[in-house]
Amino acid sequence: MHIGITCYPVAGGSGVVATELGIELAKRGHQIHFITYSPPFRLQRFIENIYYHEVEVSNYPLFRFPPYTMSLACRMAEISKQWHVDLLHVHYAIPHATAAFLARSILKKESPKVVTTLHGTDITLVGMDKSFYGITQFSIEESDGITAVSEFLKKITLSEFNLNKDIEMIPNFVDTERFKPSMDKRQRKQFARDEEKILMHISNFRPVKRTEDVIKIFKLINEEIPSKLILIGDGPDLSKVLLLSKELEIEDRVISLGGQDYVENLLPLADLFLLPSEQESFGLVALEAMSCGLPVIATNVGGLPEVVSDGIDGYLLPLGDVRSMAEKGIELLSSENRLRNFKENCRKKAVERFDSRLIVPLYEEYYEKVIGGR
Ligand code: GMT
Repeated sequence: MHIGITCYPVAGGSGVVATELGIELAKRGHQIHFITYSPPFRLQRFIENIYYHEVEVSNYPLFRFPPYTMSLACRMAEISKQWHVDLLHVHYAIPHATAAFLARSILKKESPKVVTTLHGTDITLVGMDKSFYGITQFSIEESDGITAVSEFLKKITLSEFNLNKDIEMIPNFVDTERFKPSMDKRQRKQFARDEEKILMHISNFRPVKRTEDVIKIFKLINEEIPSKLILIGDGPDLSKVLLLSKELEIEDRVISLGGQDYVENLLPLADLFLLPSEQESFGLVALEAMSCGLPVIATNVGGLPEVVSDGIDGYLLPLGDVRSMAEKGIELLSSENRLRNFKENCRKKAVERFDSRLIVPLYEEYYEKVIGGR
């Protein structure tokens, strides 16, 4: 198949899923065309069957707001025609599904099919903002196929948007050969002493991630079990978080590494992953951590219970309950046996339920179904 993929190319779950999916599909012989405003951040090497087409936006002085959606639609139409694209797969409804609708309208009969994958904030935050509601609903419904990354997201989309189309649930996936536990602990010494544990958090440090809770949980754990906290990623709340670690006098135990391209090399160094988000439609980073053998302490919200099993491979606790999250962290880290069991359960679940080799074929089957319905 010739498949056009559009996503937000910057660090973030939906961009990661779109890019990893493109890479996997290319490996399986499909021709993949990324149509984005910059190269997707996890696509940093040449890969056979993958093409990148940049979307440029005109900056004519009259335009107070550059019309990105229109430039994207034109580029989608142009690439679809030139490369005989069978299907445009857009990740994140706004504005990508809208641009795909416009591209199809430009191409008329020669147009590719459109599949929209909903990731979460496009529905929970953006789509339900009144000003975006109508266009989100319209664009989703105009797609030939709609997928959502969790049952939770499928359910709220169907109820909030009153759609008269079905949504296929295809969960996120992980390459368990790349994201795997490591026996080589030498690099660990760079961050912590042998007797210390390492806790990790990775995100884009937006308010929805409640990164200050990460610091609060860590402080309580560190009081009982000497540990280090590694923060990966960058975003609007990072400076607040670092300031809080200073106020709580744990700044010497918090290591901020900023944005990192190869988190699969860092995750296996840690013992525990913290994800106290206000909302997660899935929590891809939790799955990547679990694939590296890290139990996850997270909030009991959104699609996280579809990824983390409470008391088996992590713990799910009420939003904002940093004390209970810390208590569970201490419980886990103070028993080597329990920690080992949880680690094994994490890895097992990632391999048996969420490996890319199991999930990517579901997208292929879905594409065929959508194209077959021409
Ligand atoms: O919240 C993020 O990290 C970014 C956001 C995105 O769209 O890029 O992530 C959403 O999509 C991810 C991939 O499907 C999911 O794993 C995240 O749970 C989801 N984020 C939220 O729902 C807050």
